Amino acid sequence: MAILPILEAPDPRLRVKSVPVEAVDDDLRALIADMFETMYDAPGIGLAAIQVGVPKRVLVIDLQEEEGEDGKPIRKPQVFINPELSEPIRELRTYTEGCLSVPDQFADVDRPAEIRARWLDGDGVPHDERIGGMLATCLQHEMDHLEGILFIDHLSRLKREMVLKKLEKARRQRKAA
Ligand code: GNR
Ligand code: NI
Repeated sequence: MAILPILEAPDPRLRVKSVPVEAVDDDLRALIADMFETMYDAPGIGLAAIQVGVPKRVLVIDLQEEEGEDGKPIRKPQVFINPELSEPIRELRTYTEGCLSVPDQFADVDRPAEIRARWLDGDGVPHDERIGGMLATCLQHEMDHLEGILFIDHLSRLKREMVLKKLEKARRQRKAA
């Protein structure tokens, strides 16, 4: 297992369209294990393979919404291989999104509140479910990554350029420190 470096905007590799997974094999399972380790370490609630430089249609998500008696979040790791979305409902849900590839920047994004998703899990078993709530928001954010889309692409050009400028400035300050 390994914590992998996360690509950050404006890295052009984040704009690549990811290709379908052909086989759920040991190599893929090793990548998925590294993606979870990287996501929990960041920490984040989701990660697409392209964020660690692998242009394959694989996502990991763990919303960690519930807390145990010790107050620590309960892990509920979910793997989505070759996910497909359909039947978005018209109602939108607004959420203040962030992205590990656009660190420390947050902005409101509207997305369909509920969708239907089909995917393979980490064992290669197919699923077909209607999904709402935070999982719908996160899954759509992650699936955008598979198309080379970042959450800032949903903002106005002015807002997007402001975010990218702030990101550049934060990077400069990090280097100077
Ligand atoms: O950790 C993350 N938090 C988050 C918050 C709101 C909407 C989407 C996300 S996903 C993000 C991790 C990430 O960048 N995944 O691609
Ligand atoms: Ni992201």
